[in-house]
Amino acid sequence: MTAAGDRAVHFHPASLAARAALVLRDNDTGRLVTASPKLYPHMWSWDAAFISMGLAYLDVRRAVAELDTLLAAQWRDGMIPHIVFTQDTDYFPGPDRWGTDAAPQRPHGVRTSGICQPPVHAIAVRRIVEIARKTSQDDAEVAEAFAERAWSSLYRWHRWIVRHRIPDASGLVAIVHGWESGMDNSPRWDEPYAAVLPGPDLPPYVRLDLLQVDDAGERPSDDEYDRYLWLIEQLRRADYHPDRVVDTSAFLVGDVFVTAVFALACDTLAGLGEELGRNGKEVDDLRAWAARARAAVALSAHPETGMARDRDIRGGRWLSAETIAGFSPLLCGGLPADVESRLMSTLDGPAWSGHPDLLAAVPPSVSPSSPDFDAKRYWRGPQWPVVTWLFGWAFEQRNWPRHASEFRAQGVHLVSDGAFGEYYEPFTGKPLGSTNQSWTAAVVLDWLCGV
Ligand code: 2M8
Repeated sequence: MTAAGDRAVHFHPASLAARAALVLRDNDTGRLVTASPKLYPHMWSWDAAFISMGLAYLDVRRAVAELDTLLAAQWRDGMIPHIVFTQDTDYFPGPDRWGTDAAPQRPHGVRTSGICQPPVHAIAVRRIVEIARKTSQDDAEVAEAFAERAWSSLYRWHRWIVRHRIPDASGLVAIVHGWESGMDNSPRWDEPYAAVLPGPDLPPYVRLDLLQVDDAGERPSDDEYDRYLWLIEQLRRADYHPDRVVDTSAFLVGDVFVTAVFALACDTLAGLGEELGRNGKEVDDLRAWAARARAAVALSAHPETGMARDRDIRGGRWLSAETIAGFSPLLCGGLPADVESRLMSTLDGPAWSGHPDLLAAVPPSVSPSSPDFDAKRYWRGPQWPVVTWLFGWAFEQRNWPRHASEFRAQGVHLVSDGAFGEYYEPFTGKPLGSTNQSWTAAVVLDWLCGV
């Protein structure tokens, strides 16, 4: 057998699913499944959500335990932190560099970073309940009991976003660090990052990520890392106080993708709440937050193309890089029907999923026809299976079954080399970044075993 990652190798669904299950098992420390074996030896917030969904196909109790670990790290003000650290010291920046031990609202007994990530968690809980209901009565009871006890924590998380992260009239959910978007070095952030000028007092550091990839060209540049680290310095100096952070960070951007995910997650959590017999103010709040977020995404969109735009709040301007985030209105709805169908045609067209040279017809993170496109560098061009999953899931919710099943089939095609790449070179299908990436394995399980 040729090594995984060789495109000459093509695993059939049953063996691909079995390999995905092994990836999740091998990355499981017992307490949590790390995002990947070497590059990311800790728990990441949005990774954990997808991972728990994959785990539900293997063991519902283990799936629930994963999200319990994440929620045990929720900050006392409601924020779910972007990293929950293990004891591993091979990742930089680790907990000492974040310096969150001094933040008064940090959780007890666990070390975390001090920023957040896209709020996909309610979607994962919804999915776990659906999966469990198809397996057995016992699994269904475990998942529903979990949804019951997680609901208030997720409500508090969403309320934190509304209270602290919608700072301007655009109504978009704002991020204070590119890492909060999950799309770290996307061209979306080039302009706002250009205004982040690391001070001479940026403490020195050594990057460890470059030791874990074959080619430094797959990762962000050193210049980008200086800016990432400088923003952490600013957050530390604001004691991670949520409002002070928004007031002082050199980077403050309304993120259309996070806002669309937030709209979806609020509606999903509200629906779950109703199903669990919760009615009243909290469910009403969620519906209202979803409507506001959806309207903000629609408002950001170009009136003819429907492409959504981020808002550089510090710089006072709209940002229009040609990235996958432009399609955010397709996730949450809100556009006039004719504009929405134009946007869908663009997604299907030659500048995106329909590009004739793609190995798999799923959208790259940046359009190959954009000058910003870089086929192998992280969030600047490669295809990300997890993003494909999210769009496919949203298409299912929006009752677009043809698109949902095409994304599923093409997503499976992309990952059928069995390497479980973090991301893929769109033309050759070479797996890049980490292999055996947990969230890739998790979405493969959902694609192949989904109900
Ligand atoms: C990547 O981000 C981390 C920083 O948070 C990194 O590069 O060190 C991103 O792809 C992010 O979206 C993801 O959650 C994380 C772990 O998979 O890796």
